[in-house]
Amino acid sequence: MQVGIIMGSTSDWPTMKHAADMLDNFGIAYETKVVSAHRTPQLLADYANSAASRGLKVIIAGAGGAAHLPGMAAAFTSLPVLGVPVQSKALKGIDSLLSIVQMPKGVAVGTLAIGDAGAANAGLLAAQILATNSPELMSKIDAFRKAQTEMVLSQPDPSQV
Ligand code: RP5
Repeated sequence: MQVGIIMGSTSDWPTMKHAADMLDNFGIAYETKVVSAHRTPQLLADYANSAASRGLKVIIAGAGGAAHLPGMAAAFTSLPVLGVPVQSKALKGIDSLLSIVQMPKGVAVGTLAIGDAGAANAGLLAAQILATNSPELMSKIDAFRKAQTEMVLSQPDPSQV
């Protein structure tokens, strides 16, 4: 496994699945696990502490509300941690975003957008990080971006549809 996708609850999976789908697009091996910073703190410590020695290269961590998971994971490992703010019911994910993005200096979390787009881009960014060591993967990412550009350029004038 190259990427660990962790999330605070099974309720985060519909969001975090977009990260997994993106990694699938590029043929990147990943594992998924529910690891809660506040419900299973020891599991979080064990998971993040062992991540590098188990061969993981990047961790994607998604959580909602008071979203400690990405920051705490980053506290236990020097692997890059990408944080996905899951959209909460009460505050629409603003709480999750601010919890994840405002890391104090010295421990970094790369924070993505709230919700599905953020999760997909976390998968994409993980792929781009891994591609710095893999010309084959970099070619796949270049092709993905080219296809995206061509799709936009081939769209009709919206005022004529
Ligand atoms: C967080 O609390 C999880 O990441 C989830 O986004 C949120 C709600 O969890 P559940 O009550 O649905 O388990 O820890």
